[in-house]
Amino acid sequence: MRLSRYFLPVLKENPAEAQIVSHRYMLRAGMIKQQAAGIYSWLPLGFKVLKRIEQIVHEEQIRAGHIPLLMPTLQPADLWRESGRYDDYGQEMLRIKDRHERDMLFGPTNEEMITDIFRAHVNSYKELPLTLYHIQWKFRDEVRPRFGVMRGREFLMKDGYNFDLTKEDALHAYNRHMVSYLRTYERMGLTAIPMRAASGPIGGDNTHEFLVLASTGESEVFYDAKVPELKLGDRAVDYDNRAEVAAICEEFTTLYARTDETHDEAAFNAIPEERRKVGRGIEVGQIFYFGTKYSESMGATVVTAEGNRVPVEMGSHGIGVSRLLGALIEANHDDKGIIWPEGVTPFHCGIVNLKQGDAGTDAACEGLYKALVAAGLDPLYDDRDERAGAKFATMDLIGLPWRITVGPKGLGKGVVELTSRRTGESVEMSAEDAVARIVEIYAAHR
Ligand code: P5A
Repeated sequence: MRLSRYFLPVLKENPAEAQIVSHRYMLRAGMIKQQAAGIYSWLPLGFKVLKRIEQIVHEEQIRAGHIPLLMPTLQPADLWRESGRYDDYGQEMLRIKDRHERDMLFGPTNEEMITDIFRAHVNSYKELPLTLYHIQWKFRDEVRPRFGVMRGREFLMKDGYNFDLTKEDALHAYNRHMVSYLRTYERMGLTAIPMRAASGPIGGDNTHEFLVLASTGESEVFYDAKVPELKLGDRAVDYDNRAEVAAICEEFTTLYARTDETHDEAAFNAIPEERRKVGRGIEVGQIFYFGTKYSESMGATVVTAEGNRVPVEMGSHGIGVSRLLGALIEANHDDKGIIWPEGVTPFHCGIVNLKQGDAGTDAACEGLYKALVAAGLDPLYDDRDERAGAKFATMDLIGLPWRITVGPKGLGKGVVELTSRRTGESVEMSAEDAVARIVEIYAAHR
């Protein structure tokens, strides 16, 4: 993309309404525009990152054997009357009437609807196990929408639902989700810690939240300093191997890590003092096992091998896809702007032309741009007729991890400059070497 033709409405001033850094930078970098409290348009740069995150979530769900589908945002109230949640959900639910005066709602989650799909089409234990998921907009009329996309009213969630014959099978599905979530966050360059949590309106008594440590997080967290050091790395996981999946979950959940809702002072104090950490975290996902809570009330049953009809065992599992943008920025920024991890960056690298209109630098930039595109990468070329300082400020603000700077002086010596946004370190090299280096860096993030 050439910046002169792109739509990147950056703001020079800090927007007064933004209280935390991720909200401030998302507005300043022209990623989102607020349309109403907690409701945002996703401008091109923000939309690009959102799609990158969605793509990683899809890939990791499919790798775990889960099946994508798409349910609507609007739901009939009757489904929720069956489960008993229509009254329970309270004011957080946006209730709508259609022209026939029928009660509808904008879905805050989809347990009822997926259970309805299941009961319409599945009848035998032979069709289990089954895990279906979608990535769809949700609406929760939050009392205090704030911090931009972090606590929105309309937000994008990946929500998955497992259907199993036995409790053991459903617990394997729970564990599979835990491992697939760990992989998902790690691929984005995030450390998200699974913490024993409380289940709220979803139900059940087995639930973990995934928290990204950040001083601006809304949850208070208590954890062993060794927990954030745990990594899945590039281990190949066989999701059908129950023992292997369970062992990974055990590795990640045995040391102390809890939110304030489940905090146990005595257990916490049993950790050596120097490892006891109290901090704040952003909840970027939550998994639940709730057994037959919905299947029983809504009649989602299967016939077993013995010919008995039993309600299916279920759980639901969510990732805050749009919230992840905020969490990623809270975890990756400096005082000049965002620093995208390579896994989610909107463009792979920036090209800054220091002397737009100079035949030599223009040609060198065009050459670099075309070579990067030919290598399957997505560069952003700042070809505007602007001062170098303004170009650098824009690149720093929007946070592309790599920048190639091209000027007449360097070209005289046959070099361009490759700069890391994270370390600020610059290295001079030939244009060909710069392209090769960028290609090599992203080969690890395909
Ligand atoms: C699990 C999937 C559920 O709704 N039902 C389907 C279960 N879980 S949850 O914890 O309530 O939500 C899942 C994740 O969605 C994100 N989230 C939000 N993101 C932005 N703004 C909000 N107002 C908001 N509410 C929830 C969180 O990341 C949460 O973990």
